Amino acid sequence: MVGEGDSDNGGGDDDHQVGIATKARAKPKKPSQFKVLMLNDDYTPMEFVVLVLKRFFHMDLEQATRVMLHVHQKGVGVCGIFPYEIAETKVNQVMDFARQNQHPLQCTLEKA
Ligand code: TYC
Repeated sequence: MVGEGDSDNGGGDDDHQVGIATKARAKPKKPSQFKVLMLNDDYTPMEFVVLVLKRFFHMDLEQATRVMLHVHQKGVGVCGIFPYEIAETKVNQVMDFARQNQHPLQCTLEKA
């Protein structure tokens, strides 16, 4: 039985609106951002960290060297800030690459 309220999304013959709510949020939220952090350790070669920063964070040699030395001296540094899924992918890529090369380099996420 098809009555007027059964049409898929109303708005046909009268002002009744029946169907899936499509109203936008009053305040759409920006996707939250996450910092990708690199941690210092005593064993990973400096050159390897520089390579990681160039390969996965698209830094040039100068930037990569600056960030690596910051991490070496301070213990932690920011490689970049991304939406969650991209940040998580970067962390996994860095950790996999470090593991493949038998370095203990650690990388993690933190809400920006
Ligand atoms: N501390 C390491 C060394 O002296 C270099 C290093 C820098 C390691 C940054 C990790 O995230 C890191 N070989």
